[in-house]
Amino acid sequence: MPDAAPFPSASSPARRGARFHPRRWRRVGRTISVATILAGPIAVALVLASSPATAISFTDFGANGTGGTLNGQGFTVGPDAEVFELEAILGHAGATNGARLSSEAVPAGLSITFSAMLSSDASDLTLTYAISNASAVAIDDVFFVSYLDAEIAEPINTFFNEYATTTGSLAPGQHFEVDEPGFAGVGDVYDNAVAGLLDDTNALANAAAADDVAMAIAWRLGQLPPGGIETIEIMISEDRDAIGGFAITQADAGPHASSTTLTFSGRRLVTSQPIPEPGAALLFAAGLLVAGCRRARSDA
Ligand SMILES: [Ca+2]
Ligand SMILES: [Ca+2]
Ligand SMILES: [Ca+2]
Ligand SMILES: [Ca+2]
Repeated sequence: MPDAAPFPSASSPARRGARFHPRRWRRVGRTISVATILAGPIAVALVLASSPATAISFTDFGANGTGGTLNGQGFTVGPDAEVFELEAILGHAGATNGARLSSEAVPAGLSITFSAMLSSDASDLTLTYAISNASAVAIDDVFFVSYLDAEIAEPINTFFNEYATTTGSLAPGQHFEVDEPGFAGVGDVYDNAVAGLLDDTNALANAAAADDVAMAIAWRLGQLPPGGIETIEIMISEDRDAIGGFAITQADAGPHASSTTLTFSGRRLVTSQPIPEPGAALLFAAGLLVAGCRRARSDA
């Protein structure tokens, strides 16, 4: 059942249309065929035979830090997890939804820079999003959401036999949600992510509730003054490492479950002060100069 939420639901035709993807609709009926069950052990044997490296690997991200096969990127985690969709959503007061940065322009007045860094053992990937107010006026209620829909061992056991667990506690202004992405008209995490209104619930919290796991973590950043910068770091880990005080770990369930897990976490770095106005900076420099001259005189 879709969660009660103060915004358009995933069952709205336009929204469901927006989430159409041919591969996702093959799941209708949710039956796993005998062929799939037989394919499990065979695929496991093939995976073991080829003994792939355990690591995170990826091709180039989008300029604003989006990726996954839906966005034309190759992005794998561990031996058998693959990212279907990595979206970054940036919004502010005055717009109903945030901009999906895979396909939509950064909201007017804001700018973003993105970088990705892999740990030396390739087990942890840190994605850094620096959001700044490039305009001359304050921008209210800025929010940023990182949305991740990955699949574990999909060729062996599908993408809808998965669940997620959370650890730790949310930071002030931080929110999260785990749910089915909306392709099946069941979950609302994608719509909530786009609206910047994650509801801090996990609808797929154990193997009995397994489905297509999608995870989102958001920060409501408040007002961003002119020149202000907010930096959000996201970590995707194959060995349960995390940053910040809260993490979500996605796992596989059922008879042919993979042992691969994917841990999603993030933190808001210390808020930068706005860059001083040129006038103020000049005054400050002049003050230093005067102080320096006085010091030189008194030393003489
Ligand atoms: Ca690690
Ligand atoms: Ca799976
Ligand atoms: Ca939900
Ligand atoms: Ca998924």
